[in-house]
Amino acid sequence: MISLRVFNAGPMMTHEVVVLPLAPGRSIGERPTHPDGKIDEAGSLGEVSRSCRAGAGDGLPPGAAGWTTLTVHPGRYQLVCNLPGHYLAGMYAELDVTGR
Ligand SMILES: [Cu+2]
Repeated sequence: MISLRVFNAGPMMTHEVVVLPLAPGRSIGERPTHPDGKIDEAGSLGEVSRSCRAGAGDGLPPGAAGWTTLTVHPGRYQLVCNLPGHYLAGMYAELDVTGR
């Protein structure tokens, strides 16, 4: 299991972190953006989007923190912010999990 603790250190915007699997041969940032400015969250393992709480909510406003604990298997994942337009703006990062 891993725990993610996320703090929004930005000055103005609400954000979130969603953990999505990343299939072999795929790259972060490749998921298509829908007209609503969001991507499909199919396969989501969980998210941090609830201010001062665990799990899903309405996002983390500036200065807020949230957290989640997930069971992950070795593999590649992408951490994304899926508020409208944020993924398209480049709010994603890769998380590689290795095991023993
Ligand atoms: Cu964001």
